[in-house]
Amino acid sequence: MVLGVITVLSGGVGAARLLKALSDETDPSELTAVVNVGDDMVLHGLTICPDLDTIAYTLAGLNNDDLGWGLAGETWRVMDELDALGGEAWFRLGDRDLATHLYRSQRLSEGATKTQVTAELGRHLKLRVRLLPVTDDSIATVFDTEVGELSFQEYFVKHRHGVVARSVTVRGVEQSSPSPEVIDALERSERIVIAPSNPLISIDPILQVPGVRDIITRRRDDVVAVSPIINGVALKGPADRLLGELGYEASCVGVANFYDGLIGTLIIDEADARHAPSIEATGIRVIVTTTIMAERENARRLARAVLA
Ligand code: FO1
Repeated sequence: MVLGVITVLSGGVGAARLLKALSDETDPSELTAVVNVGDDMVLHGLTICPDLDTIAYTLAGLNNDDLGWGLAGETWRVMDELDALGGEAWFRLGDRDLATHLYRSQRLSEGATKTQVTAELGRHLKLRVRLLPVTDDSIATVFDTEVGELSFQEYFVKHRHGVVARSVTVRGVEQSSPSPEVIDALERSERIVIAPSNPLISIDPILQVPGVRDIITRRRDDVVAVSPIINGVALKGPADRLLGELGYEASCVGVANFYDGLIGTLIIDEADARHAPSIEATGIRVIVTTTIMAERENARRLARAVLA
């Protein structure tokens, strides 16, 4: 199937799988992923970009499918040694993965932008899909929770997203701007896809970068989102809990409400077919298909629905 240029607003695993499936169904060089950087952090003096790396490793076929992050066949000698030293070893950086963070951090210290470094890493991995961090500025998603303020990875990894969140903010986002490449991709692509990533903590930080929401709103007829919630449950991560905690219904209807005014089409799972009429009543077109991408044929079917 051929359909001009497609831009996919992307978080981590769900987006990575969709991008891989889309690459099977259309020319990968026509695909651009605009990727969340609100999860990024500096640890051990290294800049770590989990969503960019998860997508890059997945598209290169090098991802660790069991963990859902990092590289397959990874070893952990550095982390084990750091742990023995009493260092910060709660956020596990594999020995080979560390090379990515070392390279990125060195290039950033030399004055390269995150966009440039992402392109360099992509070339090294021979990626055909273009990955763009939504902004080159520093933004950070933070949680106000029952145990106090937590950075994204403290909430997600240290506390295993098990504490109640009262609000989520993206620090520094008002002062940030999208890169020129991101604006160009969003303006020129024939279709904009919102991946089945967490709406509140993966997609919203992208939408909050000044200018992005305006373009998406103006282009809503060309915007298709895939619900990450199936039968009230997120396949991975805390999207269902967070929707509930932050005032949305934990269902594909809640996802439709969250994206109200931003999307022309929502793809929901067959298990949620009963919700289609109430979503369509809000003016959003609904496509019902299999949205679980564990099996390759299902992933390709979803990709075809996105491209249709
Ligand atoms: N997730 C974990 O649950 N535990 C980890 O120790 C961990 C380390 C890690 C290192 C590099 C990287 O790129 C991702 C990593 N992740 C880890 C995943 C990451 O925290 C989240 O899945 C994403 O930020 C959410 O999209």
